[in-house]
Amino acid sequence: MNRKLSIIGAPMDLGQNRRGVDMGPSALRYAGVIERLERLEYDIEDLGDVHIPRPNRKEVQEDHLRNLKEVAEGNTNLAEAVDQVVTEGRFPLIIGGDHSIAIGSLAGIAKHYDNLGVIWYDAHGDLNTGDTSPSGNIHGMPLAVSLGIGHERLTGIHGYTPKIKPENIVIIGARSLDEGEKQLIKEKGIRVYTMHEIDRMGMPGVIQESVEYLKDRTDGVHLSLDLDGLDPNEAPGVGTPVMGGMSYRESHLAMEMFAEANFITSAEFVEVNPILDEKNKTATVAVGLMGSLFGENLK
Ligand code: B3U
Ligand code: MN
Ligand code: MN
Repeated sequence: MNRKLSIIGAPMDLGQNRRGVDMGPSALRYAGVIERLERLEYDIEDLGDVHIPRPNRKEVQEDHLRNLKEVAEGNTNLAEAVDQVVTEGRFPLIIGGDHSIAIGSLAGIAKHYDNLGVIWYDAHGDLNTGDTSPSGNIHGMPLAVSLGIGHERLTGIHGYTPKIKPENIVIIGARSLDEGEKQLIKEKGIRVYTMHEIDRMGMPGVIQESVEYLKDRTDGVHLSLDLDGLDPNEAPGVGTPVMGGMSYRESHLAMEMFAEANFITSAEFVEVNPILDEKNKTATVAVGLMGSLFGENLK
């Protein structure tokens, strides 16, 4: 694991319509992310938050894409910050913010790799476009955008597209996929472990297979962890909770197995909404998971 870490906050709440997720970076800092990782003897710098513009009005705009202009602008800023960190040879740890920030994260990271792998730990597929989305919320679209599918104001961020290839993606924990997303998964042959597979194979089997699958074909792996991948009983502070999620223990095991595999090269933790949370529980869970990802329990 890269011992030099740069934390970048992305206080974005315009990719969806519930207020408060822009306070995610503060909640995660308050829950002790810096101290937790410093204890593991990483060289850590906190770069603060990138600028996210304020919207004029929060309503579905052009092409069924809520706050398109502001989301694109914020992600352009994020892409530049992340690119700089990777250029300096440091590990970017991005803290959100809603999941639309994965557009900027991946834009900044992927140009440094020929075959960037992506682990999408989430209740959702985030593979919608303005045409297939039931909501018009861009946080349900970042994976499609990164594949080059969607509005060019988003796919073209940081001057190139696509950012990633479908065969380099693994989705883990899906249990709420829209029709258009299911079609895209089939069409592109994207590897998905739904809750059904997790229940059948067990988390160790799913993670082991995912690691083996990605290790051969990628030269770097980005972990994009949406806290709503976890069960809402254990991570209640999220905007779109879905019952029957991955447990706290399964999630720690997953992070520990990623740490053991020693192949994650960038990460983001998103969708922590302190306003919907119970005493910062979800941020605290997220920081614990970061501890495991960065090797707290490695012997
Ligand atoms: N698939 C739905 C719901 C959703 C996606 N991501 C989140 N919720 N967090 C949509 O609106 O695209
Ligand atoms: Mn998501
Ligand atoms: Mn989600």
